[in-house]
Amino acid sequence: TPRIFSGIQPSGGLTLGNYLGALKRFAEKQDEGIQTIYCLVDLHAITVWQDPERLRQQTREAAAGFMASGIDPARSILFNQSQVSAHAELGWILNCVARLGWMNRMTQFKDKAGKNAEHVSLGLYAYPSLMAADILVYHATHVPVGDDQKQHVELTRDIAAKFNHDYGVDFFPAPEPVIEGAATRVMSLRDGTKKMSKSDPSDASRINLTDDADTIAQKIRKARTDAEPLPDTLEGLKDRPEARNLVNIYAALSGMTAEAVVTEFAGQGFGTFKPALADLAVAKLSPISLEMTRLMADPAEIDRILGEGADRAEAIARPILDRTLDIVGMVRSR
Ligand code: AQP
Repeated sequence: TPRIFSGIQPSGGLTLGNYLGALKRFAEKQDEGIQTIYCLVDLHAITVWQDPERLRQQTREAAAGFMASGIDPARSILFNQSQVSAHAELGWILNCVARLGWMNRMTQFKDKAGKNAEHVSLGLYAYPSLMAADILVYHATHVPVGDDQKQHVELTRDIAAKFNHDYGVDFFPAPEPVIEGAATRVMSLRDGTKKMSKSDPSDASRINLTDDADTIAQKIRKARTDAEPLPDTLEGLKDRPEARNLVNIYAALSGMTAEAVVTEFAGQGFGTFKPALADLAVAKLSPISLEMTRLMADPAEIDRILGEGADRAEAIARPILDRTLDIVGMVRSR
């Protein structure tokens, strides 16, 4: 049976990239009648330093962001990772299955570690095998992610296959990455070659789901672009990453194809296009930020929802972890 799992790190405020690459699509999947499990991956977040009080706050805020984006905790399972210990337990077993050579090829680690790889945490390096555990502990079949996470889902497939092979079982299914839509990689507003990221030091590089209308409009107005008007075909955006990014954002927010956006604005300058994009972004994001504010007013209710989600997640994960422990040869006498 198809089952969807995906997660987001509560390592900062949610961005437009998280919304278009993940949240918006998470909500659509839930409406397709497939079981959907969505997780705030707090154990992943601490692979880089997080202030404890802020981490708790960000986890609740991210939960509010999920619900404000249309994820309904009655129809989807919504919880934070650390409340279901099966993730960490399977993560350890998969650390013993994954090979160093595989981890060395992960581009996200290289990007995040930069030149300072000696000084980052061991957890940051092992991140992809914990992510494999997140997915496999539910026997999830489909993983909706942004384009940047495709490599990690492919690694998960390799880890699942090696586990099955090493233990001579047909136990873990190979999950499929689901990457679709006009904005599978939203780029920074300051640099069209870098992805929009919640941990970018420049707040002007991203739109946060909590930004108010004026802030959104101002960030779009100041977004880096070139001086050319929009071309009449997508081909004309090939070497213009900043322009291409704004067109993609417009397409994803409006539900149009990027081609249709270019046709509509062909020959127009950014003096026309940016205000139109700002209006659209404000219209789509304001209701989300208002709803987040409303939900955040009751943190106890958010905690209750996450606890209930964790109970439902645990009921699926625990038997799969137990079976894994049996396969691996662990004595289980209680
Ligand atoms: N810019 C993006 N465009 C499209 N999708 C994106 N996602 C993230 N950024 C973009 C998708 O959001 C989901 C959650 O990602 P994450 O929070 O687990 O980690 P990340 O990919 O590392 O995201 P950030 O915002 O860049 O976080 P930090 O700064 O903490 O590393 C994933 O499905 C991802 O594809």
